[in-house]
Amino acid sequence: MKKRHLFLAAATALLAACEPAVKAPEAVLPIPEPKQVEWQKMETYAFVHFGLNTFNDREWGYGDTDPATFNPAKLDCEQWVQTFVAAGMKGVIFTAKHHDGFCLWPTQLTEYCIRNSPYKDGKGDVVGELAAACKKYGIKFAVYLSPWDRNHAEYATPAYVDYFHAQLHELMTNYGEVFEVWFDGANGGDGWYGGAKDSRTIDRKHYYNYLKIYEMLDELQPQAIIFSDGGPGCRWVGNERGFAGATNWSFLRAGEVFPGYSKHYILQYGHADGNQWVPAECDVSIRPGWFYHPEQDGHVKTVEQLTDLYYRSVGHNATLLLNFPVDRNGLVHPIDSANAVNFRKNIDKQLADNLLKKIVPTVSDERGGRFRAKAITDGKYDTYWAAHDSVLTATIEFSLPQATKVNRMMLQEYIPLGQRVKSFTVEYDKDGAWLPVKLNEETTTIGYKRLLRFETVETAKLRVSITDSRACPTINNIEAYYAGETADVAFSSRVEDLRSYPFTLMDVSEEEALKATDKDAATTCFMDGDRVVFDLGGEKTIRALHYLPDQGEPAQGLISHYEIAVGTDPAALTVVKEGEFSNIRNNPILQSVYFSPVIARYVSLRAVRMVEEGDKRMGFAALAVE
Ligand code: FUL
Repeated sequence: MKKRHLFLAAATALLAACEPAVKAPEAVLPIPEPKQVEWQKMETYAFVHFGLNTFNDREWGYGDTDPATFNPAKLDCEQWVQTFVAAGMKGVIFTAKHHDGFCLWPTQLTEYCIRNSPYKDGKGDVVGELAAACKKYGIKFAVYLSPWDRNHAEYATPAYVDYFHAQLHELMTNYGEVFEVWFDGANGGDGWYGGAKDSRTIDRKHYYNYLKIYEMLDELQPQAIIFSDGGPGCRWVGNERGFAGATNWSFLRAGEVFPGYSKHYILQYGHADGNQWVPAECDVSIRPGWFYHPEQDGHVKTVEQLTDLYYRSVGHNATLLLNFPVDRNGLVHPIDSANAVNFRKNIDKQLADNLLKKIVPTVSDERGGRFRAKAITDGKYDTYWAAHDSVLTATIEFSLPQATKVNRMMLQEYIPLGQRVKSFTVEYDKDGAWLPVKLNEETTTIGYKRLLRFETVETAKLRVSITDSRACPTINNIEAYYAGETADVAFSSRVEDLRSYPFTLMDVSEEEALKATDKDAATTCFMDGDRVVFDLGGEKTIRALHYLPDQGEPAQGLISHYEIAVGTDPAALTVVKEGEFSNIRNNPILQSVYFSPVIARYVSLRAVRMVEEGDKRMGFAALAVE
C-alpha cells in the first residue's frame, strides 16, 4: 500500500473509532433463549418412527404385540444417518418408545423392550446405535419418548409417572447430548395396560408432572429444546402436514396451550400477543403414515412436494421435522432416501446464486454505528441493519448491476432481539414504476426466516418496504434468487381455481351475487354503492380476499383503492387492510389481498376510490374469501 493510502486508511479508522458508539436497539419481549436460536438455525432435521409397529403394519400399537416380532435383518443406523446427511438434515429425533410402550433400548425398567426381541439375540440397542452413528457423521441426536404407554399396567396412576420419569432419566444419562426431547400430545385412551384392556384417561395438564421433568432436563441436558404442543422450547405447528402459516409468530400466551388445546389450528400462526417465545416445528412424514407400511411404497412425497413444504415450513419461520418410516429391513427405504436427497439438491439449486450478495441497499432510515445497510447483504448472521428507535416503517432498495430475472426472496430478522415485523411488501421496478411482485400468500411476519416465491419478474431494482413493526426493524439478511421456472409453486389466476368459503353477499339479490361466484369470468355482478359485505354464515379463520374485476371491454366498475374490514357484527367491522389495486385500469387481472389471519363471520370490501372518478357502481366478475 502506498503511503498516502496508508494514511487515509488510518484516518478513516480513527474517525470510526471517534464516532460516538451507537447503542443496539433494546430487545422486544418475548425473546428466545440462545439455545432456541441455535435450534432454529438447524432448519431441517429428521424424525424416525421405528419399532414393533413397523413389523405389524400398525400406526398405534395396542401394547400387547409380541417383542419377538421385532426382527430387522439388516438394521444399519449408519445407513440412516448417511441418508440424512446427504439430505441436509442437521439431526435426528428417534422414537425410543412410541405409544405401545415398547422400548428400543435395553432398559432395566421393563421387560417390554428390545432385550426380549430376536434382534442381535437381545443384545441390541437401537438408541445407542443411532446415537453413535450421529456422532460418527457429525449430526445431532434427540429422542421422542411417548408419555402415553398402552402396555404399562399402572398407566394413569402415580406409579406410572415415576416409571416415565425414570425412563427419561435413563435416556438422558446414557446416550450423550440430545438437542431436543419430544413429548407427544396423543395421550390416554384404550390400551392393553398389563392385560386390563380398558380405557384410561388422565389430566393432560398435570398428570405427568412436567415441572419435575423440566428440572431434570435443565440439570442433565440443559441444551435440549423441549417439544410439546405448547412448548416450552418449541411448539407443535397444529397439523401433521408439514407447514406453518405465512403469518407465524414465535410466541404463545404462557400456559394457554397444552395437549388437547381445542384451537390447535391457531398454532400454525402463533399468538401475535404471546408473552413466551415458543417457535413452531413442522412435523410431517415423507409417507402417508408415520410407521412403515409396504403398500405406501408408491406414496412417498415427491421432490416437488417436499420442496413446497420446505418453503412453507423453514420459509415460514418454523423448522421442518421430516419423518422417515424405517422399513422392515431396518433401513431407510431407497425411494424415501432418493426423494429426500434430491429434494435437498433441488433447494440448493433453486437458491444457489444470491443476486443481492454484497449489494449495499439504500435504506430510508439507518441507525448508524454497526447497524448499517451493508449488514443486510454481508452474509453474516450476527450483523444487522436497524432503524432508529422511533421508526417502525422503512424501505430497503436494491439496485442490481443489470436487469435480471428474479422469483425468490429470503429475509431474516435478527431474532435475538425479538420478532418485530408485522407486515411488509416486495416490489420491483418496471419502466420506472414500482409494482408489487405476485405472490400467493400474505407478507406479514418474517421472524428467523421468510422465503417468498413469486412470479418471475425481470428487473434491475427490488424494494422491500416494512409497513408495520412492533419496534424498530432489525434485519440481518435479505437475499434474492432466480430459481428457474419450477413446479413446486403455482400462481394461478384462473377464476376456476379460486378457493373460497361459501358466502352470501348482503343486500345483493341471489341472482346477481351468483355472477360473482359462478366461476365464470364472463358474468359480472354489478352493485351500486361503495361497499360489499360477505356473510360467511359462521366464524372462519380468513386470510385473503380475491377480486376479479369486470372483464368487459372496457372493464366497468373498477375499484382503485380499497379497505377490507372484518368482524362478527356487520355494523361494527374492524379494518384489516387498505391499499391500492395497482395498474387495474390497464390490466384488470385477479387482485388478491392477503392479511394476518383473523377469525370473523363478516368481511367487507369498501371502494375508497374508483378508477373513474364519480363511478357509483362496482363490478365483480369473481369474489372469494379464504
Ligand atoms: C402423533 C402420534 O400419535 C403419531 O403416532 C406420531 O408419533 C406423531 C408424530 O405424533 O401425535
